[in-house]
Amino acid sequence: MKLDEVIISKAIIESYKDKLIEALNADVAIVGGGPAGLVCAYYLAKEKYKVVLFERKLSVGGGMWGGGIMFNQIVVQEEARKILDEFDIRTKKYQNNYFLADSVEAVSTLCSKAVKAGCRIFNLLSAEDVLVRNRRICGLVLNWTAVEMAHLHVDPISMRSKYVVDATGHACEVIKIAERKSGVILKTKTGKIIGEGSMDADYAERLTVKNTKEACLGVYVCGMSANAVFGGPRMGPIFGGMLLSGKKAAREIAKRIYPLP
Ligand code: 48F
Repeated sequence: MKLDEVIISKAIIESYKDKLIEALNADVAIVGGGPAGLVCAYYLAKEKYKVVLFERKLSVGGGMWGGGIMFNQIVVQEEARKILDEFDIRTKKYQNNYFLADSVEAVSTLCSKAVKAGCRIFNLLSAEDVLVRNRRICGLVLNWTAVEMAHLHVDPISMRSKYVVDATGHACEVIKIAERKSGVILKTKTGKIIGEGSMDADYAERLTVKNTKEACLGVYVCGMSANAVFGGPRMGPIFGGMLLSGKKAAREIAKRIYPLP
Protein backbone atom coordinates (compact mmCIF):
# COMPACT_ATOMS: atom_id res chain seq x y z
CA MET A 1 0.00 0.00 0.00
CA LYS A 2 1.31 3.45 -0.93
CA LEU A 3 2.02 5.87 1.89
CA ASP A 4 0.04 9.11 1.94
CA GLU A 5 1.75 12.21 3.40
CA VAL A 6 -1.57 13.75 4.43
CA ILE A 7 -2.56 10.69 6.46
CA ILE A 8 0.83 10.82 8.21
CA SER A 9 0.22 14.49 9.04
CA LYS A 10 -3.36 13.88 10.23
CA ALA A 11 -2.21 11.03 12.48
CA ILE A 12 0.34 13.27 14.17
CA ILE A 13 -1.92 16.29 14.54
CA GLU A 14 -4.96 14.37 15.83
CA SER A 15 -3.06 12.28 18.35
CA TYR A 16 -0.98 15.21 19.63
CA LYS A 17 -4.10 17.34 20.04
CA ASP A 18 -5.75 14.59 22.12
CA LYS A 19 -2.60 14.16 24.23
CA LEU A 20 -2.35 17.90 24.90
CA ILE A 21 -6.03 18.31 25.80
CA GLU A 22 -5.73 15.37 28.19
CA ALA A 23 -2.73 17.09 29.81
CA LEU A 24 -4.61 20.28 30.62
CA ASN A 25 -5.86 18.80 33.91
CA ALA A 26 -3.32 16.82 35.87
CA ASP A 27 -2.51 15.76 39.40
CA VAL A 28 1.06 16.96 39.05
CA ALA A 29 2.73 19.21 36.47
CA ILE A 30 6.51 18.96 36.45
CA VAL A 31 8.52 21.72 34.83
CA GLY A 32 11.92 20.53 33.62
CA GLY A 33 13.01 17.14 32.37
CA GLY A 34 16.42 16.91 34.00
CA PRO A 35 17.29 13.96 36.24
CA ALA A 36 15.28 15.28 39.22
CA GLY A 37 12.14 15.94 37.17
CA LEU A 38 12.30 12.59 35.37
CA VAL A 39 12.74 10.61 38.58
CA CYS A 40 9.89 12.50 40.25
CA ALA A 41 7.70 11.84 37.20
CA TYR A 42 8.49 8.13 37.22
CA TYR A 43 7.62 7.52 40.87
CA LEU A 44 4.37 9.46 40.67
CA ALA A 45 3.29 7.86 37.40
CA LYS A 46 4.15 4.41 38.73
CA GLU A 47 1.62 5.01 41.53
CA LYS A 48 -0.93 6.00 38.86
CA TYR A 49 -1.07 9.71 39.58
CA LYS A 50 -1.70 11.73 36.46
CA VAL A 51 1.65 13.39 35.73
CA VAL A 52 2.68 15.65 32.90
CA LEU A 53 6.16 17.04 32.34
CA PHE A 54 7.02 20.10 30.27
CA GLU A 55 10.54 20.50 28.93
CA ARG A 56 11.75 23.60 27.15
CA LYS A 57 14.34 21.88 24.99
CA LEU A 58 14.09 19.38 22.17
CA SER A 59 15.52 16.67 24.41
CA VAL A 60 14.98 15.86 28.05
CA GLY A 61 17.90 15.05 30.32
CA GLY A 62 18.98 18.56 31.37
CA GLY A 63 22.55 18.62 32.60
CA MET A 64 22.96 14.87 32.82
CA TRP A 65 24.01 14.18 29.22
CA GLY A 66 27.28 16.03 29.59
CA GLY A 67 28.54 14.35 32.79
CA GLY A 68 31.42 16.60 33.89
CA ILE A 69 33.01 18.94 31.33
CA MET A 70 31.30 16.94 28.55
CA PHE A 71 32.92 13.64 29.65
CA ASN A 72 29.68 11.68 29.56
CA GLN A 73 30.09 9.69 32.74
CA ILE A 74 28.22 10.46 35.96
CA VAL A 75 29.08 9.68 39.57
CA VAL A 76 26.59 8.68 42.25
CA GLN A 77 27.02 7.69 45.86
CA GLU A 78 25.92 4.39 47.45
CA GLU A 79 22.52 5.65 48.63
CA ALA A 80 21.54 6.87 45.16
CA ARG A 81 22.96 3.86 43.35
CA LYS A 82 19.94 1.95 44.66
CA ILE A 83 17.72 4.22 42.57
CA LEU A 84 19.81 3.51 39.47
CA ASP A 85 19.43 -0.20 40.30
CA GLU A 86 15.65 0.22 40.45
CA PHE A 87 15.73 1.79 37.00
CA ASP A 88 18.02 -0.97 35.75
CA ILE A 89 20.79 1.49 34.91
CA ARG A 90 24.16 -0.21 35.11
CA THR A 91 26.78 1.13 37.52
CA LYS A 92 30.42 0.35 38.10
CA LYS A 93 32.16 0.78 41.44
CA TYR A 94 35.03 3.26 41.25
CA GLN A 95 35.91 3.10 44.93
CA ASN A 96 33.94 2.95 48.17
CA ASN A 97 30.82 5.15 47.88
CA TYR A 98 31.65 6.28 44.32
CA PHE A 99 29.78 4.58 41.48
CA LEU A 100 29.95 5.43 37.80
CA ALA A 101 27.24 5.25 35.16
CA ASP A 102 27.13 6.10 31.50
CA SER A 103 25.21 9.36 31.25
CA VAL A 104 23.56 8.44 27.95
CA GLU A 105 22.29 5.17 29.39
CA ALA A 106 21.14 7.02 32.51
CA VAL A 107 19.17 9.76 30.74
CA SER A 108 17.60 7.51 28.12
CA THR A 109 16.51 4.98 30.72
CA LEU A 110 15.10 7.55 33.16
CA CYS A 111 13.11 9.01 30.28
CA SER A 112 11.93 5.68 28.93
CA LYS A 113 10.82 4.43 32.36
CA ALA A 114 9.00 7.68 33.17
CA VAL A 115 7.06 7.55 29.89
CA LYS A 116 6.29 3.86 30.15
CA ALA A 117 5.07 4.34 33.72
CA GLY A 118 2.48 6.76 32.31
CA CYS A 119 4.00 10.24 32.48
CA ARG A 120 3.21 12.39 29.45
CA ILE A 121 6.26 14.36 28.40
CA PHE A 122 5.88 17.48 26.28
CA ASN A 123 9.17 18.73 24.90
CA LEU A 124 9.59 22.11 23.24
CA LEU A 125 7.06 23.68 25.64
CA SER A 126 8.15 26.22 28.24
CA ALA A 127 6.39 27.28 31.40
CA GLU A 128 6.31 31.06 31.17
CA ASP A 129 3.91 31.82 34.00
CA VAL A 130 1.79 30.21 36.73
CA LEU A 131 -1.92 30.11 37.55
CA VAL A 132 -2.68 31.49 41.02
CA ARG A 133 -5.90 31.29 43.01
CA ASN A 134 -6.11 32.48 46.62
CA ARG A 135 -2.31 32.78 46.76
CA ARG A 136 -1.89 29.14 45.83
CA ILE A 137 -0.22 28.06 42.58
CA CYS A 138 -2.62 25.75 40.79
CA GLY A 139 -1.28 25.42 37.26
CA LEU A 140 1.00 26.61 34.51
CA VAL A 141 0.96 28.95 31.57
CA LEU A 142 2.73 27.40 28.59
CA ASN A 143 4.10 28.50 25.30
CA TRP A 144 6.21 26.98 22.55
CA THR A 145 9.91 27.44 23.15
CA ALA A 146 10.21 28.54 19.53
CA VAL A 147 7.83 31.44 20.25
CA GLU A 148 9.95 32.45 23.22
CA MET A 149 13.19 32.18 21.22
CA ALA A 150 11.88 34.22 18.32
CA HIS A 151 10.33 36.83 20.65
CA LEU A 152 7.04 36.42 18.83
CA HIS A 153 3.99 38.12 20.24
CA VAL A 154 1.88 34.97 20.65
CA ASP A 155 -0.32 34.32 23.65
CA PRO A 156 0.13 31.13 25.69
CA ILE A 157 -2.24 28.41 26.88
CA SER A 158 -2.89 27.23 30.47
CA MET A 159 -3.18 23.96 32.31
CA ARG A 160 -4.34 23.14 35.84
CA SER A 161 -2.79 20.76 38.36
CA LYS A 162 -3.07 19.93 42.05
CA TYR A 163 0.68 20.43 42.43
CA VAL A 164 3.44 21.96 40.35
CA VAL A 165 7.05 20.78 40.64
CA ASP A 166 9.84 23.20 39.87
CA ALA A 167 12.56 20.91 38.51
CA THR A 168 14.15 23.60 36.36
CA GLY A 169 17.65 23.24 37.85
CA HIS A 170 19.87 26.19 38.71
CA ALA A 171 17.39 28.66 37.20
CA CYS A 172 14.47 27.76 39.55
CA GLU A 173 12.25 29.39 36.96
CA VAL A 174 8.81 28.56 38.33
CA ILE A 175 9.58 29.91 41.78
CA LYS A 176 11.24 32.97 40.28
CA ILE A 177 8.05 33.70 38.34
CA ALA A 178 5.85 33.04 41.38
CA GLU A 179 7.98 35.35 43.53
CA ARG A 180 8.17 38.12 40.95
CA LYS A 181 4.66 38.12 39.55
CA SER A 182 2.22 36.62 42.00
CA GLY A 183 3.44 38.12 45.26
CA VAL A 184 3.55 34.80 47.09
CA ILE A 185 5.73 34.63 50.18
CA LEU A 186 8.16 31.73 49.90
CA LYS A 187 8.72 29.29 52.75
CA THR A 188 12.39 30.29 52.93
CA LYS A 189 14.06 32.15 55.80
CA THR A 190 13.59 35.50 54.05
CA GLY A 191 10.39 34.77 52.17
CA LYS A 192 12.42 35.24 48.96
CA ILE A 193 14.74 33.08 46.87
CA ILE A 194 17.97 32.63 48.84
CA GLY A 195 20.20 31.66 45.90
CA GLU A 196 22.83 29.09 45.16
CA GLY A 197 26.30 28.96 46.69
CA SER A 198 29.70 27.84 45.46
CA MET A 199 30.69 24.22 45.08
CA ASP A 200 30.65 21.88 48.07
CA ALA A 201 29.68 18.46 46.74
CA ASP A 202 29.17 16.60 50.02
CA TYR A 203 27.10 19.26 51.78
CA ALA A 204 25.19 20.17 48.63
CA GLU A 205 24.16 16.59 47.99
CA ARG A 206 22.68 16.25 51.47
CA LEU A 207 21.09 19.67 51.40
CA THR A 208 19.40 19.11 48.03
CA VAL A 209 17.37 16.32 49.55
CA LYS A 210 16.63 18.31 52.71
CA ASN A 211 15.58 21.32 50.64
CA THR A 212 13.18 19.24 48.56
CA LYS A 213 9.85 20.51 49.87
CA GLU A 214 6.99 22.86 49.23
CA ALA A 215 8.49 26.28 48.50
CA CYS A 216 5.18 28.11 48.29
CA LEU A 217 1.61 26.88 48.33
CA GLY A 218 1.20 24.42 45.48
CA VAL A 219 4.82 24.27 44.31
CA TYR A 220 7.48 21.73 45.30
CA VAL A 221 11.09 22.29 44.40
CA CYS A 222 13.34 19.39 43.55
CA GLY A 223 16.84 18.87 42.22
CA MET A 224 19.14 21.85 41.90
CA SER A 225 16.25 24.27 42.11
CA ALA A 226 15.74 23.16 45.74
CA ASN A 227 19.20 24.49 46.64
CA ALA A 228 18.77 27.58 44.51
CA VAL A 229 15.51 28.47 46.28
CA PHE A 230 16.30 27.50 49.89
CA GLY A 231 20.02 28.30 49.65
CA GLY A 232 22.73 25.71 49.30
CA PRO A 233 25.92 25.09 47.40
CA ARG A 234 26.20 23.48 43.99
CA MET A 235 27.61 19.98 43.65
CA GLY A 236 28.93 19.57 40.13
CA PRO A 237 28.81 16.26 38.27
CA ILE A 238 27.61 14.02 41.09
CA PHE A 239 23.96 13.20 40.46
CA GLY A 240 22.83 11.17 43.46
CA GLY A 241 21.19 14.15 45.14
CA MET A 242 19.12 14.81 42.00
CA LEU A 243 17.78 11.26 41.97
CA LEU A 244 17.08 11.16 45.70
CA SER A 245 15.43 14.56 45.54
CA GLY A 246 13.14 13.53 42.67
CA LYS A 247 12.08 10.45 44.61
CA LYS A 248 11.45 12.44 47.79
CA ALA A 249 9.34 15.04 45.95
CA ALA A 250 7.19 12.27 44.47
CA ARG A 251 6.68 10.64 47.86
CA GLU A 252 5.77 13.91 49.61
CA ILE A 253 3.38 15.04 46.90
CA ALA A 254 1.68 11.65 46.72
CA LYS A 255 0.99 11.84 50.47
CA ARG A 256 -0.66 15.21 50.03
CA ILE A 257 -2.80 14.62 46.96
CA TYR A 258 -4.92 11.64 47.94
CA PRO A 259 -4.26 8.05 48.81
CA LEU A 260 -4.62 5.73 45.87
CA PRO A 261 -6.62 2.52 46.16
O1 48F B 1 19.34 21.49 34.89
P1 48F B 1 18.67 20.17 35.05
O2 48F B 1 19.43 18.96 34.70
O3 48F B 1 18.08 20.13 36.55
P2 48F B 1 18.15 19.04 37.72
O4 48F B 1 17.30 17.88 37.38
O5 48F B 1 19.65 18.53 37.66
C1 48F B 1 20.73 19.40 37.85
C2 48F B 1 21.97 18.77 37.22
O6 48F B 1 21.77 18.54 35.84
C3 48F B 1 23.24 19.58 37.39
C4 48F B 1 23.73 19.67 38.79
C5 48F B 1 23.77 18.46 39.64
O7 48F B 1 24.83 17.71 39.43
O8 48F B 1 24.04 20.71 39.27
O9 48F B 1 23.03 20.90 36.88
O10 48F B 1 17.93 19.77 38.96
O11 48F B 1 17.33 20.16 34.18
C6 48F B 1 16.42 21.22 34.23
C7 48F B 1 15.58 21.18 32.96
O12 48F B 1 14.56 22.15 33.07
C8 48F B 1 14.33 22.73 31.79
C9 48F B 1 15.73 22.82 31.20
O13 48F B 1 15.69 22.93 29.78
C10 48F B 1 16.37 21.53 31.69
O14 48F B 1 16.24 20.48 30.75
N1 48F B 1 13.66 24.01 32.00
C11 48F B 1 14.17 25.10 32.65
N2 48F B 1 13.26 26.07 32.69
C12 48F B 1 12.14 25.62 32.06
C13 48F B 1 12.41 24.29 31.62
C14 48F B 1 10.85 26.16 31.77
N3 48F B 1 10.51 27.40 32.14
N4 48F B 1 9.96 25.40 31.09
C15 48F B 1 10.28 24.14 30.70
N5 48F B 1 11.50 23.57 30.96
